[in-house]
Amino acid sequence: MTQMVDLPVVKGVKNIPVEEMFTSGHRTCQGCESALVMRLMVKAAGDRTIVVGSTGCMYVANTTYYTTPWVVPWMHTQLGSSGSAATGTAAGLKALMRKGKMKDEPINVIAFCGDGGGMDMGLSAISASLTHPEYNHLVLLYDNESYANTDIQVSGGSPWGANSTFSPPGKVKRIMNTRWKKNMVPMLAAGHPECRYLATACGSYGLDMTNKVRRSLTIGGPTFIHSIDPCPKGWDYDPKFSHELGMLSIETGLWVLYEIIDGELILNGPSKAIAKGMRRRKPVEEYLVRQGRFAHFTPEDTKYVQDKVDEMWERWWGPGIIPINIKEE
Ligand SMILES: Cc1ncc(C[n+]2csc(CCOP(=O)(O)OP(=O)(O)O)c2C)c(N)n1
Ligand code: SF4
Ligand SMILES: [Mg+2]
Repeated sequence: MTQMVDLPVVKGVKNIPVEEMFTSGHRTCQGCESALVMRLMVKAAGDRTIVVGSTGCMYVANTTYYTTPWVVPWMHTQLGSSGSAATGTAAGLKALMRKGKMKDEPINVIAFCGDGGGMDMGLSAISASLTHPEYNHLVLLYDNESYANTDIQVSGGSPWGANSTFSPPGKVKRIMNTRWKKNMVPMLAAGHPECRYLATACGSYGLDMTNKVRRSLTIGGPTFIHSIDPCPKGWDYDPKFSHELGMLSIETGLWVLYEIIDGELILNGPSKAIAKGMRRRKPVEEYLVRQGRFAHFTPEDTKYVQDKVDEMWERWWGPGIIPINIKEE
């Protein structure tokens, strides 16, 4: 039986480990929140960790020839394969330990993917990985809301109306991406009842993210975390505002912070405060006007997004979680 690495809950930012497992030597853009997510992820997991990463910015910009910021063992996997790479790595470790070919010790397995790699191309592999409770691993989806590495194409994670290289606003048609963002955690939670831990996260809330990574790696079986990551290049804003934009995504209700542990939903941070009526939900306009990708929006477009978010919070099961309403007979 594979044991788990001892990763106690971190109480307060002062107790976050000082050791860095993702250091200098990368070439992500200034203000890249996905790089911060990588840093927080391995800081939380510690040195007994193997990271497998699918193609995208967090592969390409982090493994420039002869340099790497990874202190832990790291391996690239194909764009749609984070789920299968996670299962394969966990299964491989288990087999090698059982056969006595390597020391039987707890090792964390984390596979990450982007929104393109995880919400579109690798969705089936992630689904398959969550049906194997015998293997312990975390799949972390870092969502910068586009195929960023190949120059900002629309993905299943891109927001409605956002300007991208595949959805440039034109004179005839202003809104080119007319799809609403996929809702990953509820989709995976509903369809994989044996998965014991799923959560959303944001790098602007570092302690919350640290403890989510730790819970996911210690509960047992396959787990999933979806983080929202401001991307200065794709979202078109000054890199110094990444942290603020991450917070605004949650304060406006567009992104909801929560975890689902053994089938129970727990709201976290500002999302919990808003749901309990202790905090006002900010207008989505405050978030949209800060980003060049929404610069073409008219007041009607902003209203469309606001109405959608209001509906998510007021009519769905759980704020912004399950888009199903019980029909009153
Ligand atoms: C099968 C396959 N198709 C296309 C590509 C080209 N490609 C490399 S990275 C990338 C973008 C991936 O987007 P995402 O998963 O969101 O990660 P990001 O670049 O945004 O970090 C694409 C399309 C590839 N490497 N493999
Ligand atoms: S394009 Fe976006 S996700 Fe990619 S390295 Fe730059 S800021 Fe990070
Ligand atoms: Mg992406």
